[in-house]
Amino acid sequence: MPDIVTLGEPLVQLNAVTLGRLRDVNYFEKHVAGAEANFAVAATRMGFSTGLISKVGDDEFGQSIIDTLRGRGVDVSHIPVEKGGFTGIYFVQRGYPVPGKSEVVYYRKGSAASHISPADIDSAYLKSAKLLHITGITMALSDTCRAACQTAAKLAHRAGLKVSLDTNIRLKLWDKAEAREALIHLLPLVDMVFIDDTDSRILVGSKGSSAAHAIMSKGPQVVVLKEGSKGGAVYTKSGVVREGAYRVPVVDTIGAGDAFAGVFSSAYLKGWTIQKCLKAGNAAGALVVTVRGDQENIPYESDIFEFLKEFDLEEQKG
Ligand code: KDG
Repeated sequence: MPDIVTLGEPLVQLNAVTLGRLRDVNYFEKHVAGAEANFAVAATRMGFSTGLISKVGDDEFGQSIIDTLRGRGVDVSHIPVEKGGFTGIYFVQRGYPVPGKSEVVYYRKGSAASHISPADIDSAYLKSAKLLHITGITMALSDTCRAACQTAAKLAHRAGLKVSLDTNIRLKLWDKAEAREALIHLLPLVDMVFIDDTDSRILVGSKGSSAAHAIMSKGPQVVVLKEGSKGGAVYTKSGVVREGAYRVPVVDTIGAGDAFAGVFSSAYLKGWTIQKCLKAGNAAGALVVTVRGDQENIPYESDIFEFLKEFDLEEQKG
């Protein structure tokens, strides 16, 4: 039984090999991605056993996801193939209209994973874990997916697991009011929240410290403000810890937040100081943006130390 369980839709990612608008791109590179799958791979590389609860379609891409995640050490026993169903995919457009930024285009509506429901939550599998991780993406996929997240969070909370939530509000999947309503009601069941300024404005109408405190007042004890290329800030009842991001060449920004959250949560479970968790998460995010694909460059724990040795030395040198 895994230490860390997550719930969501793994996707096949078709990443533009060249920069610019998708209409002008001729070559795409295939990767396995999806926020929760990325999180699971990150936690696996930090030494935890992990499992993903999902569904894939009865197709080549579904099989590719199962083979890849299994190869990366994630337990796939709770990812059935849905007969007649299809696997969601998405394209990544890089460097247009904002150089250095990536955008996603989904083909996932009605996918096998959007049929996840509370009946797919195996309570014995979940209850033996230490952490459940959910995201706003799964909450947005369908009513049954939302109900599955709520069921899992309730079960986990009652069983004394830590519950982490990455708000990951995707306005291509739902609107602001719906997102706010669904996520705010989940907060009393959540211990740790990962959120950026855009999402916190939607969720609690503010950003920074006032957003962190508004979120903590609803239940979570740890709020991690993801500030992208600026790094992050972690709020707990003992105060705030900040760390800047590491400067690296950016190839594709997609997936950095998931690696950050997976490494941060794993480090937190290991009892590392908040500052060390934040540095480790930032290191993972930095490595992920240097390549195409979300999972390939997620670091192993020992590589994080090597990264930090090098980069913290550079910081001290100024
Ligand atoms: O965070 C990275 C994810 O956005 C990407 O892999 C696709 O899961 C995805 C989503 O739904 O946006």
